[in-house]
Amino acid sequence: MGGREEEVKILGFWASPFVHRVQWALNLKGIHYEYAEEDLWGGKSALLLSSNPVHKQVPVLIHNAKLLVDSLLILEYIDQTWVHRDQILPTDPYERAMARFWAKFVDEKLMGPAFRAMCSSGEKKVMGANSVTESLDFLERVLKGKKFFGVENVGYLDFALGWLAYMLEVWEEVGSMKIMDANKFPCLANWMKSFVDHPLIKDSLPPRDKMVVYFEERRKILASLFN
Ligand SMILES: N[C@@H](CCC(=O)N[C@@H](CS)C(=O)NCC(=O)O)C(=O)O
Repeated sequence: MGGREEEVKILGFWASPFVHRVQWALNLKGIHYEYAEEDLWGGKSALLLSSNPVHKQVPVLIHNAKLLVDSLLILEYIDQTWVHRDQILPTDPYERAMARFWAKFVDEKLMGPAFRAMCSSGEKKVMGANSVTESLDFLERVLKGKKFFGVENVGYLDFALGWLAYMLEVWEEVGSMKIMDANKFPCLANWMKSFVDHPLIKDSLPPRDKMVVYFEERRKILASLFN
């Protein structure tokens, strides 16, 4: 637990995979935190606008008046601030650099394209879904032989990729597309099961039905942007 005098607060949004990363990291470290839900599409709070004036996005971590944004950077901050708890990033410099590389890859080559494929249609959807499949192929090879990317337990890369385990199937349903294939990606399929069953994760996931409704709505709003 964080000391009583410590302020640890997240500005979040229930369906944000970026916010979930930060929650998992604090949970892994056993840090007690306050959570404030933002109304991202109805009206952001003055606190969010002033604490993340550049992007106006969640998550924001507030730690004793220090403001941090960008989920992957926040994970690093958490790891280095509460060093005496379970490690999030690998200690070995090479492993650490590689974990950062693949986490960036997840955001750029997997999450973004999968979200856009959900929102688009026709040729764009097919091309988008194909590029996501190619990215999964890389991660399948990175994961081979490990239970988690943090190897024995969940860590940085598991948190970065975590959304895949419970959100991709929602995006597949909403976008009428099929991307994940357990026969093609057996290591990732096992990892997805182990991840959602992990004691740290399983009670933290947003309700599936609520996600379907939410992402249907987002898809309708964003379709014209991605088509
Ligand atoms: N790179 C950022 C992305 C954060 C992000 O995209 N947050 C979304 C929620 S999923 C958001 O706040 N969107 C509101 C907006 O863009 O206005 C991170 O890793 O934290």
